[in-house]
Amino acid sequence: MPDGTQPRQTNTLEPYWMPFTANRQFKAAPRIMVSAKDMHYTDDQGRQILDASAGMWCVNAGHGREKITEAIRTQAGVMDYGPAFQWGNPGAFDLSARLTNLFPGDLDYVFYANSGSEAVDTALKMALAYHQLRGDARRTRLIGRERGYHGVGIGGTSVGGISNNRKHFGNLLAGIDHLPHTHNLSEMAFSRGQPDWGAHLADDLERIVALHDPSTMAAVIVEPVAGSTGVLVPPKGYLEKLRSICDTHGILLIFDEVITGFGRLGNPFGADHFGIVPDLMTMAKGLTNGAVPMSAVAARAGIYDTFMQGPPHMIELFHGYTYSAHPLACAAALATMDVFAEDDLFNRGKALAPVWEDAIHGLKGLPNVIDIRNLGMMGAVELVPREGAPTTRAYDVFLKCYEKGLLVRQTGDIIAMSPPLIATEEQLGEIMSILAEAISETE
Ligand code: PXG
Repeated sequence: MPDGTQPRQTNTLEPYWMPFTANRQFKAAPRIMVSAKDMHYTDDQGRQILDASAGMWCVNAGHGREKITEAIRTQAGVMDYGPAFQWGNPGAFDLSARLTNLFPGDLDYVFYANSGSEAVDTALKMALAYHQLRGDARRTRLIGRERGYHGVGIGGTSVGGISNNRKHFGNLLAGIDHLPHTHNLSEMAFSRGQPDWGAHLADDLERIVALHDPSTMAAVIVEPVAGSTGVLVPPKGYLEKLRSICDTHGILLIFDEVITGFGRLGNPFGADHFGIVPDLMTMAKGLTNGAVPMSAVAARAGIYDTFMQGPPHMIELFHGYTYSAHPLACAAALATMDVFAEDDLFNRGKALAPVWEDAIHGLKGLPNVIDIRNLGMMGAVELVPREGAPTTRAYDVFLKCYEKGLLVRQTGDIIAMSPPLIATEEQLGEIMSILAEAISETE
């Protein structure tokens, strides 16, 4: 055991305990980014890396947008921090008006947090409190989905459906159940856009409701397109069925749009793309173009109104963060909304989506490729796992891509991508030709 008297570190990489990273492997061969502009990172060796994953799905308008940088700089000089409880700052109100104009349906209210994980836990708590305030306090059960990712809070981990993220953390929240995931290689491999097969998987919600009784059901949370576990595109009609089953049984439907929000599907939100209004909708990442941590939960008017009861001096929701609606984040988000509008980026995403689809499906036939899938500007290539060494093949492809100057995400034996919406058609082609080389060179 270290006794604290002797420094253990042998190099300066050691003290940083890196998140979701193989620390020892990374520190033996680090990949360090030092700057970024438009579609490229520059690493500490001075190499240009083409960004095929918008950082981690967040830099939707490309890197180093001057308008956003300037807004953050200016706000830091005007007011660095503003207390969030019982006080407000102008940017928070401006941003809320701006965002609620962008939200579909009657998602007329917005609550702020700082990460997708916090937004998810906020939405789950809102759902529980909503039912209680309506006098229906038995509705406490929360339903997630296998292969869902909803961040790393205890709530998000509990409704999440990734075994590695759950198995070390005990029993998690009680009263959770999971829908089956929607991925099925034999039925849907190489689908372009939404698969035709699989709407019936939503019927499992009826089974869960029947098992636990509708009177105990609070909310269902799903990503409209599951991002982290490798771009699992919902089958045609699946989300519509979930909405309708939730309506039948008085269950709130939460869309976790942390990845699908802000143009990735060619609309402001996945909800717009699928024409479904959820009761609560979480967002983060693209909200500030990744420049300042910020997340939010959109709530339908009826949910907000349910909280607005009791004496007016009473706090209606005992929940919030020191940095809710942080002035720097609000400034960054407002400038990000300007950039999205000025560049017409959501429509650009929509126009690029067919080019992206053709480009990624052009990888069919390469060695070990067993599925290619896409929706909007999201896409994934699944590889057959190596016998006895799952995930290593895709990791090798990920490393080869980096050596060749391309940033992609790897999850399991899947390469997932979603470039910034400013990408040119040539850059989409470049992404695919580097990835094709990397796949072809990997045994
Ligand atoms: N919900 C969803 C749908 C997400 O994708 C979170 C919640 C949590 O957000 P925070 O801000 O707490 O990380 C996420 C995050 C990847 C990758 O490469 C995906 C995420 C984060 C990091 C990497 O797939 N998603």
